[in-house]
Amino acid sequence: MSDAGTTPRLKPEVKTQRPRLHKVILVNDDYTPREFVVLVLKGEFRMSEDEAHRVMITAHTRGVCVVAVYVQEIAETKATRATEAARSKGYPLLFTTEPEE
Ligand code: NFA
Repeated sequence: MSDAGTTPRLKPEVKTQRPRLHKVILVNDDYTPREFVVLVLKGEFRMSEDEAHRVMITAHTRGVCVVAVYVQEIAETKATRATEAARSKGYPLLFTTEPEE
């Protein structure tokens, strides 16, 4: 006899997709003034003066520093905006992105 839909069925498993996160990386160069790097970090990445200064010095001494982690589109937009802010002043400052492991 058919059960007219009264037999319990397995509930479909719901798997939540977590978006992949991308790092924004600050790259050191010999020409961009330190104060300008700090200004861009504060403006584009909402950092405090102290935080921005620490990130700037880390990139300055080690070559690169991870600035923040976002979903891919936000990371790319922020890296592009920050890099363009420097270009508009004639500085070679560069922000790149890469996927987080
Ligand atoms: N190295 C640059 C200078 O000495 C400062 C800098 C830091 C540039 C971090 C880019 C990134 N003026």
